[in-house]
Amino acid sequence: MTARKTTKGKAGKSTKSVASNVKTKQSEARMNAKLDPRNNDAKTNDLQKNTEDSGGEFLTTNQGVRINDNQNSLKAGERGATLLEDFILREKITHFDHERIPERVVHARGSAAHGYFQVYESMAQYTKAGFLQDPSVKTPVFVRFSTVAGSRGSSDLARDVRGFAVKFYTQEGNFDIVGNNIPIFFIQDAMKFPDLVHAVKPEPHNEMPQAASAHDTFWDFISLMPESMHMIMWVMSDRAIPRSLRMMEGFGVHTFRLINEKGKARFVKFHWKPLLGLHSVVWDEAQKISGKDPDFHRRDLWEAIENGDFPEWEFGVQIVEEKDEHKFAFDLLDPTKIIPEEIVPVQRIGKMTLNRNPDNFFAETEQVAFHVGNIVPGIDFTNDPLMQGRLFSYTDTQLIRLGGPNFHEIPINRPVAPVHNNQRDGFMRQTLNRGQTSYEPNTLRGGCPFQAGADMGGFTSFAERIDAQKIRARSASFFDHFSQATLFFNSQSEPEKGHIVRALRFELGKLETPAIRERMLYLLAQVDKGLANSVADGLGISVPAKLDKPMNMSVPADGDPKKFQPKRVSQALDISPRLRQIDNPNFPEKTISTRKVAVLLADGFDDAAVAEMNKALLTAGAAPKTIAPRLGIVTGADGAELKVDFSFLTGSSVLFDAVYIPGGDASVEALKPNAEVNEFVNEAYKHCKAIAASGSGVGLVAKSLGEKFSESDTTGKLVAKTDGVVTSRGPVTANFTTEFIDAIAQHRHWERENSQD
Ligand code: HDE
Repeated sequence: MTARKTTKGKAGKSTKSVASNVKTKQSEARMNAKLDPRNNDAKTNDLQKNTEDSGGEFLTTNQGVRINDNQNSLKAGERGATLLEDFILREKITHFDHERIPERVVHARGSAAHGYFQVYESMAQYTKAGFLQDPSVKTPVFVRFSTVAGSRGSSDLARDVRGFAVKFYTQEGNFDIVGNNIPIFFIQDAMKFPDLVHAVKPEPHNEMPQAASAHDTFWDFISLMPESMHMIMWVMSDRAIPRSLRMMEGFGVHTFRLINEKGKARFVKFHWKPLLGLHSVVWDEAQKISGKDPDFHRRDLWEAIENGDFPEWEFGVQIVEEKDEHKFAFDLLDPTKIIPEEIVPVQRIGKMTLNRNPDNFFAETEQVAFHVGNIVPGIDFTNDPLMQGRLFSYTDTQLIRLGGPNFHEIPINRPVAPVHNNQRDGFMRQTLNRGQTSYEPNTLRGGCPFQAGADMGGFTSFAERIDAQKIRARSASFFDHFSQATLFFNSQSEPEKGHIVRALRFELGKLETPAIRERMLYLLAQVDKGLANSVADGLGISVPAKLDKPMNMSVPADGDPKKFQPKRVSQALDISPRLRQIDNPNFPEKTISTRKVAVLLADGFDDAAVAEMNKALLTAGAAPKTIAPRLGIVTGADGAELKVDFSFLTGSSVLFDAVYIPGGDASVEALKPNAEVNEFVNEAYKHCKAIAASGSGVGLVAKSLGEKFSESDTTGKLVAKTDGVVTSRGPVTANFTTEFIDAIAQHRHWERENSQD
């Protein structure tokens, strides 16, 4: 239902007078976005059928009866008691009592957006999937990002894998890539998933800790499952604390198949490459953001889309011919392995743009139901034993979470492709299927709905040859648990290696059971001895020479543990630079687009300097924000007035990418005694962010940073000791702003960390 400006009431009275005409600028922008032809796609139109813009209507019950008093319940006399007869009160409270549905068992905390996907050129050679044929076709998508372990209300900045689930509403039905921001997984077989999740979730006796893996049960499990070591390297790396959901990669993880019109199949791995590059925060920052703004990622995604800074990812595929299946040092069906991009390059075949925020969090982000089993003709599964288990799990979980078998009818889940079948009834059925028949074959309805031949788009499964014994087992080709963990560690830049060491010191340092720490050190030594020794150093223990139990304890009751122990297989590569975030050759562009820069000032600031700097930052696509001792308006030395975006109470360095302190003697003098300014600058420095100061602002930075800052007395100009602190005593010149912009574009100045150990 769309908004009606006026409605005639029964008594003929215009309801205009009761309409709340207050429309925020934001909601107007969002209404306009809906009318924007770029968004006017099949799914947006489809959702309109169920969308209501409140305003201008009478308040009614769910039965449509107008409500006269929404303030008081019906009572026997002014002082009660309340009457059971009050159907209005009962309806309202009953609905409220039932407002919650079970949160997702995993990936409960999520944020989502609408958008579209376009292929660059026809992929007909590889797949008959309709949405991958025509570059002029925009396929609507809905994408939900999530953390895994925490509850719905937990912090966005937990150290965790991020879910990256994409629903394509194609003309041939819905296709979901239910992936993560890490290309592999902890375990190789679906059988272990509930164990893994129970281990990482808050411990069952005391429900602690929330959204954190740093506790005994998680590491106890991991220490007995060496197959998780590759994933552990990724989860302990910066990948697990992204700067923004818009700045992380996505992966389909499992090997899938593409099938072309001739029925020829090839293996494929799916990738998403963010156009803003790969960036993370540091762990200390992540923990502080969790307190200052636990919605940091959700807000960042929302604001970027509201501001028209639409996040974009290129869609990539790694294609392997069926005949090459056994050519690799690892098994393509093993979800704990990547295919290094140096061996099979990622072809970028299209682009996804997110351009519209959901209208209603519950109706869309919460009720969306992804399923790895939602595929379309031209795409098929493989026998990856983790994926095979997922094919069962997702429908099952939606049945309990969304309350019945009709969740595909919920607006956000329903395909734009027509749905006709003989499925009927069930809780909350929306469709009124007319007619006598609900079975097939039938004559009473002329055989309708009828099956589609493959030439009419009917789905046919890839006829994979299977001739096998029924057996509970794992292929020996899955037993190399360390080589790719080593490859990942070796491929990291020095700062990123340091972050992995510190993450492990943090996580293992939180354990209460010393024996688990020791087992973990032993496993880490299998990945890299230097890594294990550095972690051990921080824990104040040494790496044990041997274990009292076999390394792999994931062994069936009658299995011989010796036969289950990890084996190294020599790999084709020692280093894959595409696995690191810093200087990753896949992301050569350095941009400061959408980066937030804090401008610290007070009354009396240098008007010209701030105007120049803001202009340069805005031109480069960044978002300068003013932070002052109090909200309201600040006035420059020459009378310029600026709106204050944050006070030092509401803005904090961890919420920004960089900081600038302009001159203006009165402004600098007002900020100098402020302990929060000092903390702001020092924290930005500690987190390796770009800092700029001009005019008398330089003195303020020098005072805050103390000996971290040095002064060159030969020229009389203050210069910073380390990279990324940009200062100028004189006016704000183009050189100065360019230097600052370059410093922000580097993202972080990691060499500062060396002096912080
Ligand atoms: Fe999931 N997973 N998963 N998973 N998963 C769920 O489905 C499951 C796995 C992933 O934003 C659940 O609707 C099993 C790998 C994402 O709504 C559940 C196994 C990968 C999301 C479930 C896995 C994922 C889920 C919980 C091992 C990366 C969130 C609620 C066999 C490739 C989607 C729900 C969203 C959600 C089961 C392993 C990604 C319980 C049994 C590997 C992104 O069905």
